[in-house]
Amino acid sequence: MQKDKILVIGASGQIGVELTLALRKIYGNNNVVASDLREQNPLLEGTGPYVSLDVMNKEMLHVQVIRQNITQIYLLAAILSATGEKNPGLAWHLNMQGLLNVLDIAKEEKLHKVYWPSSIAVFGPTSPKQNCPQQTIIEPITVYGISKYAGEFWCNYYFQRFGVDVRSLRYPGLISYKSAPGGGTTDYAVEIFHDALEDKKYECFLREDTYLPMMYMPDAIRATIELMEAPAEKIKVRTSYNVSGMSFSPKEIGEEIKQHIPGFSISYKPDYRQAIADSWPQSIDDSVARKDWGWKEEFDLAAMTKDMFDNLGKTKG
Ligand code: NAD
Ligand code: AKB
Repeated sequence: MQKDKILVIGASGQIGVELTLALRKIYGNNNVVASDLREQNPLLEGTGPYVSLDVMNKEMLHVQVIRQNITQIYLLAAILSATGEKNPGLAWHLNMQGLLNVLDIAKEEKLHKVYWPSSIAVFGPTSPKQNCPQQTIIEPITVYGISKYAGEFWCNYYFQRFGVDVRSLRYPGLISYKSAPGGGTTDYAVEIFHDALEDKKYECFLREDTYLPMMYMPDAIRATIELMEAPAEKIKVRTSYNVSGMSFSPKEIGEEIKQHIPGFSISYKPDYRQAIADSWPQSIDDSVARKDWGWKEEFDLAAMTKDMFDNLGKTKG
C-alpha cells in the first residue's frame, strides 16, 4: 500500500501548528506538508515542507495534491464564531467552499482520508444545555454554527454517495499555549493566562457564570489522531462526533488561576460574544465517541491550568 502523505490546510493556526508537529512525529517530517494563506508559523520553521496555499483556489489546490502525491488532507482553514458574526458572507463562503473544494478533490483523486473539524457551535438555544447528546435538536444561530452543521452533512453525503473516508469531531473551545486562537468565543480561556502572567488581572468579555465545554490542546490533538487512525468500521458517525474534555465558567477558571498567581483578579464586561456563548450547551455528552473508538480525555481544569503555567512560564521567563 502507498505510504501516506498528508496536506494540512490552515497549518499556521491555533490547531494547525500543533497538529502538524504531531503528524510529523508519526508520519515523518517530509510526509506532512503544511500549508496556509498566511506565512509559516515560526514554530513550524525547519520542521518540514511548507507551501503557501489558498483553499478557495481549487485549481491550485488540486495541482498541489497531485504534485505532492497527497493521500490525506486535514482541512483546518475556517472563520470562527466571533469573527464570523462580523462578516457572515465571508465566513459562509470560506467555511463552505473550502470544504467542498477539498471533498471534490478527495473524490477525484481517491484520497485515503480527509479530516475536517466541526464544533459545539452546531448547537443552538433549543439544544439541551447539560450533557448535550450526539443526536438532538440542532438549530444554530451563528453563521459559523450554520456552516459547521451544513459541513457535517456534506461530509456525510460524500461518504455515503462517493465513499470518501471523511472524519470529523465537534471540538469544544480549545486551550493552548503554543499558538494563539483565531477569533472564537472561547478565546477568553487562552487570553486569561497571558494577562494573568503579564498584569495579574483580566477583563473577561463573558459573564462570570457562562459555562462552556472546553478541551486542552494535547487532548484535542490526541482525539484527532485516534479518530483518524481508528479502523473505518469503528467510525459509525459520518457527520461529526461530540467530544468532551471539561466544562467551566470564567469565575471557575479565575479561581483556579489564583492558585498559581496569588492576587490575580478578574472583572467582567460582556460584549456581543455573550449572546453566542449563551446559545451553546454548557456541557457535552460524548458517550458515542467513547463507545465507537475509545475516546477518553486526560486533562481536567486543574491539570490543564498547571500545564499551561508550566509551559507559559517557560516562554515568558
Ligand atoms: P485559526 O483561525 O487559528 O486557524 C485557521 C488558519 O486557516 C489560519 O492560519 C488562517 O490563516 C488559515 N486560512 C484562512 N483562510 C484560508 C484560506 N483561504 N486558505 C488557506 N488557509 C486559510 O483556527 P483554529 O482554531 O486552528 O481552527 C481550525 C479548525 O478547527 C476550524 O475549522 C475551526 O472551526 C475548528 N474548531 C476550532 C476550535 C478552537 O477552539 N480553536 C473549536 C472548534 C472547532
Ligand atoms: C469558537 O469559539 O468559535 C471556537 C469553537 C467552539 O468552535 N472555539
